Amino acid sequence: MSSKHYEAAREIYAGWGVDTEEALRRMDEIPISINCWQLDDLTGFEDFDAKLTGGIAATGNAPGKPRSVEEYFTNLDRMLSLVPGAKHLALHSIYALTDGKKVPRNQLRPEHFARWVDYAGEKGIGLDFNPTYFSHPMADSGWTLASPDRGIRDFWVEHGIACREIGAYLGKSLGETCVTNHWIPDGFKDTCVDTLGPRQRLIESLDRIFAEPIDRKCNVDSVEGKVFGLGVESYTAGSHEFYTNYALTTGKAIVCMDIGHYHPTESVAAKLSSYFTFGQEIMMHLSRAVRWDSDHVPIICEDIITIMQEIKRCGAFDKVHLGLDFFDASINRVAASVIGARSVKKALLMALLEPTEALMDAEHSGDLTRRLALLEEFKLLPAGIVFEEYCARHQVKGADWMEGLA
Ligand code: RNT
Ligand code: ZN
Repeated sequence: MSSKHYEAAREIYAGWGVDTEEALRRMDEIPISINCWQLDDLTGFEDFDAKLTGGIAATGNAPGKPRSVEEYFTNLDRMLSLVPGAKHLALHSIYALTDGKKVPRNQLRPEHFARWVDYAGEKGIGLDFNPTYFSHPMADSGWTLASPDRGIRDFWVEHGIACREIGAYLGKSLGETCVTNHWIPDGFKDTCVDTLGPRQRLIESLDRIFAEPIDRKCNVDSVEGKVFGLGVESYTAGSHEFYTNYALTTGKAIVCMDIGHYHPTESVAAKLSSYFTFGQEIMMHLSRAVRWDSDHVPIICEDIITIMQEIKRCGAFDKVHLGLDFFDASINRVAASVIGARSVKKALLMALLEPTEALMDAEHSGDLTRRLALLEEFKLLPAGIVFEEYCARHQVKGADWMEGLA
C-alpha cells in the first residue's frame, strides 16, 4: 500500500504528464556505484597503517575507522542496508582479500577477489574496479605509467593488466559489466618544460595495458583525468584533454569525469552532450569540490542536479555509468557514505521526475519566457515524497535512517 502522500505526489506529477511509477521503474535500472573507500579513508587491506599518497587526502579524525577486515565488512553491511535500490560497489585493488598473504600488486589475480564476488552475489549488487597506482613504494617518485624509469612503468603496466583481468572476472561472474577505472597521479609540482615526453610515455603504457581485447559485456575501461593534485599543481600528464583524445582516437577506453577535477567554474554537465553526440560512453565520479578537489560528501547540489538533468534530457542513461568518489574522515564514515549515495539517488530521481517534454515544447516553440517559468516552478515539485516511497518499496528507512545507525 503506497502512502497517501505518495498518491498526492503522483497526481501532481501526472498533471505535468509525468508518470511517477515509470520514474521508480527507471530508478531500479540505473545503479549507483558506491566507492568502497569512503569507509576507511582509502586505506585498504594491504596495511592498516598505510599512508595515502598520490596528491589526494582524506582529512579528519572521526573515531570508528575500521582496524580489520571484519570491522570493515560490518560497516559495509550497515552502509549498504541504508541505501535503497540498484547499487554497484566500486573496489580498489588494495581491497584484495588475500588471507593475510602479501601479494605484490602486479601479481594480483581474480582469485584474490573471489570473496568479493560471493559477497556481491549475496547482496545482489554489481562490482566496479580500480587499479591502485598510488600509496606504494613504486609510486614514491610521484610517477607511475608516465615515469621516465622503464622498470617503474613496467611494474604499473603489469598492475593495470592484472586489474583488467580482475575487472573482467568480476563482470563475468556477476553478469553485470564492471567498469575498471584507471587514474594515475603523475605530474610536476612546478613549471615543466617537456610536456610531451610524459604524455608520449603514458600513451605507450596505456596501449600495453589495453592491448588484449576484453568482452565489453564483462569489462569496460575508463581513464580519469584531472587538473592538479596536492604537490602536483603545475602539470598533470593525464589531463582531461589527453584522455578525451586517447578515448576517441583509440576506442580502447571511455573517459571518466570526476566533478572535482576541473577548474572551479567549469561545468561537467555542460560537457556531456558533446560526448553523447559522438556516441561516447562516460564514467562519472560524483563528488563535491569545496574550493578545491576536496572530495567532500556529495549533496543535492547544482552540480549534481544539472548532470542528472542533462543525462535525462539527452536520453543518455544507457551511455553513463554513475559512480561516486569521495572520502571525508571528519564525520561518521558510514553515515558519510550513506548521505552521499542517497543524495545522488535523490538527484537522479529528481531528474527522472522532471517534466522534460513540457520544457522541450516551450523551447522548441520559441517560448523562452515559458521555459524559464517552468524551470523555476519544477524545482519545487514533490520529489522528496516519491523518494520516501522508493525507500519504502525497497524496505530501506526513509528520512529517519540516522536512527538506525548505532
Ligand atoms: C583522484 C581520483 C581517483 C581517486 C580514487 C580513489 O584524484 O579522483 O578517482 O579518488 O581512485
Ligand atoms: Zn575520481
